[in-house]
Amino acid sequence: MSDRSIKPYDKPAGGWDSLKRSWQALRDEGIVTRGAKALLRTNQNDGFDCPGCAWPDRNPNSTFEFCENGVKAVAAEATAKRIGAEFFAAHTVAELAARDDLWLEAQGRLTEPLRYDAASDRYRPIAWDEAFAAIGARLRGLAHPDEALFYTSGRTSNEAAFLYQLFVREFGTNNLPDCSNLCHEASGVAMGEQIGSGKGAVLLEDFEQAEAIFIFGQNPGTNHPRMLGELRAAAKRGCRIVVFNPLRERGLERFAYPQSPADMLTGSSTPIASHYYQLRIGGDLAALTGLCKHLLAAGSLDREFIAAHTQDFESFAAAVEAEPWERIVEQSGLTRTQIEQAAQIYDASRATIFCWGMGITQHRRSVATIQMLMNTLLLKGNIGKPGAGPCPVRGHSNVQGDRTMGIYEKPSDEFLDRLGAEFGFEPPRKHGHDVVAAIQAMRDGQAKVLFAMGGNFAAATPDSERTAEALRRCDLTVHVSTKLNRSHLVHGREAFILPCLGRSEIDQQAEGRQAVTVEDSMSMVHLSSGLKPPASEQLLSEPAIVARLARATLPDTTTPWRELVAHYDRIRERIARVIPGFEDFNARVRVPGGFHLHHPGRERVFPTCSGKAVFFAHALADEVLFAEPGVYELMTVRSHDQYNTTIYGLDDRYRGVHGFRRVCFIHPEDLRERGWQAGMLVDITSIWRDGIERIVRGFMLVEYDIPKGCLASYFPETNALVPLDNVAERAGTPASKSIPVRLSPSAAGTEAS
Ligand SMILES: Nc1nc2c(c(=O)[nH]1)N[C@H]1C(S)=C(S)[C@@H](COP(=O)(O)OP(=O)(O)OC[C@H]3O[C@@H](n4cnc5c(=O)[nH]c(N)nc54)[C@H](O)[C@@H]3O)O[C@H]1N2
Ligand SMILES: Nc1nc2c(c(=O)[nH]1)N[C@H]1C(S)=C(S)[C@@H](COP(=O)(O)OP(=O)(O)OC[C@H]3O[C@@H](n4cnc5c(=O)[nH]c(N)nc54)[C@H](O)[C@@H]3O)O[C@H]1N2
Ligand SMILES: [Mo]
Repeated sequence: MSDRSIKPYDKPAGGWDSLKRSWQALRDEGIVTRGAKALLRTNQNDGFDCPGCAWPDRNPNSTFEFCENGVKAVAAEATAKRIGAEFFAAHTVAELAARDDLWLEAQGRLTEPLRYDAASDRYRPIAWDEAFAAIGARLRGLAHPDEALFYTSGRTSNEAAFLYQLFVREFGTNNLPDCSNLCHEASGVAMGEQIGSGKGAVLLEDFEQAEAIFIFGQNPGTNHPRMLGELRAAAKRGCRIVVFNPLRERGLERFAYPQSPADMLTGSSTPIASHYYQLRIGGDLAALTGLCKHLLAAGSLDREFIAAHTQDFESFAAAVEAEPWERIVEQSGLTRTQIEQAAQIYDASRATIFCWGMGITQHRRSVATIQMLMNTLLLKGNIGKPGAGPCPVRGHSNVQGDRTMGIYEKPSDEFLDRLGAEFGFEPPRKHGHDVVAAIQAMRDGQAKVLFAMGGNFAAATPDSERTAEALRRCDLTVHVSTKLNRSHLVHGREAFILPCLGRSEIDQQAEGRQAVTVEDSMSMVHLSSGLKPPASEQLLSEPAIVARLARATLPDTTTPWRELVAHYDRIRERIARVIPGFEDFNARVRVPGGFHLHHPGRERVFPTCSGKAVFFAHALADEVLFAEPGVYELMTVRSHDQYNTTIYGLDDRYRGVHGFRRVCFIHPEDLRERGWQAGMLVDITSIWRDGIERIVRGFMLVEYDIPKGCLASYFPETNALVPLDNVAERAGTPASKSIPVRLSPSAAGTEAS
């Protein structure tokens, strides 16, 4: 293990350190030559889509675009390490459960299907047919299909997702919780009501034309590194880049572009943010209210746009005007001068993009905050013109596509009608459970089976202890996975691990080599075909797993599962008939670069009830929840060396943390007030209405440039602190960026041990 230290990082993001860390990732996985070859084909026309983030590719024909965290994601999948029968014979599940997430991830790729054997507390190999028969029998034996839950993580391809939701609905339930419920759900809810579409309305070309780009609650230097290339180009041509973030994130401050020989050889770099506002955690709603208040007072609005394309402006304006500046200042943590300065920059720009990430969506009032972001855009007509619009930056590389394919617990009747007509069955109409409701259903014994298509349900979800209890109550848990993770170890009475192909691998089916498709954060749909031989001969593709499970579960199905999987063009033909926008799918997706799914907002068409974009008023709360002395607001974020629950390493380079993850960033004055020192270990206890004690122990305090009263730690270590019902109003997303907590000195001592 590397040495533990805190060393503030004084270099720009990117640069040589980024290249160094990439090579280290390839070396650690034992794939220096093979990995490098695979990487050169990510996001290329005839290669595979990077399994990292959902940021779009600039030009699929251009030379390879380097991204440190893309390299780590590919290297993790392309690793030379394998775990099979011998590994599982050598370790009981109890032993494995005592290991940390870094160790679990580092063991390598899963190679054969496994079934949990309770007598020996071990996973043992099982033949695929036997596994499907056992799972199918268990599903058929349920009293009602709603007793089963079918989770999806956002790496799953369109083809797999489409077949999966079809299987689940033929089986008879809409219980399709997904990682989106933990992620951008609030964006979909908020924007759907306002502009009739939950997706972003900008394209990369808009980044070339924007006069201002506002970035709220997003850390692209770590989570969407290729976005820094766009921001750098924008900054260089004088576009204002305005950041709202409690933390000073290095990637938003300075960037040395690894693709630029000048940057790399001369050590130069580009400042990214022109203005950086370190607001309080959860202060965005107030800050945006202030922005709107200033614009309204200045009378600086796009009145033509408002009159022609929007409704409810008057009531919105009245509500904003009624908010006193004192409350705006108090709740945002910014001064009135700062807010007015930001408003003036916004006002002066003729085309503005708003980007946002988890710092906006994972709060109790995230839907209101996103609607306020949209209100602000609408006031100046910043949608449906070049260089302007909303840009929710999605997470997983195909999380947006999975939703488009019908992975949704609240499907519309229109979608179900089309699906049922195409496949000749009557889909269930009752809406299903999202992630939090799924956990509650398992806890209460209403759901008995959890089937997960990818992801790491046990580690990604809130309230770890209660979630673990819920999972252990299940009769059956099944995980389709590439790597060992926590969810395999926190399992139901019966449990299976079904190992699948990764995106970088060749997918050979009865009628030849197959490609899948994905949709990025800007609604570009394109092909992805793996290039490497599979990690093991026994791996099945995700579509093949769904088809075989469907045949084992549904005795009366008339869907030609075998034929659909023999050639994925047949799945795409069905998608083309069921999902609007996919007409002529097979031909269009083969055009280099793929195609763009039309976004009506780009033409100022808003498919809401009234056909207009809607202003929504959202009053600020009278008081902040649990505002008592000694209570802080904690946000749980990603380090630079992780992909969600996959931990690649123990460093968070840009934040200066090396060799460990149990840290808690705190303002120096908050330390002094308590008479504490940096380096001291604390226990963190969250506060909630239910009287349950939620505590995590032994976190090292690190002095940081963060507003007073605010703290930051990494997830998933702190998920135990997020109460299950501390969720976003109307979206149900766990409020994992606003957790009221107290700190106490840890019995573990005062120094990192
Ligand atoms: N390498 C890598 N890439 C990834 C991922 C990964 O784990 N690793 N995860 C993928 C996924 S699924 C997702 S969803 C995205 C996540 O990408 P991000 O949205 O960047 O996610 P977080 O790391 O959670 O960072 C949230 C940011 O919001 C800020 N923030 C927190 N609270 C507030 C607030 O109240 N207001 C404001 N204005 N800011 C706030 C934090 O300081 C932090 O900078 O990245 C995707 N890409
Ligand atoms: N406290 C807190 N909690 C959070 C968040 C937060 O910011 N704070 N962020 C939330 C967000 S934004 C998200 S999206 C969720 C993420 O939740 P998930 O999507 O459930 O979790 P991941 O960590 O992305 O899943 C990793 C696992 O996916 C499997 N995998 C990798 N590639 C493939 C593949 O190609 N196919 C299949 N079948 N499996 C594969 C591997 O076994 C790996 O262990 O976490 C959420 N949880
Ligand atoms: Mo996400």
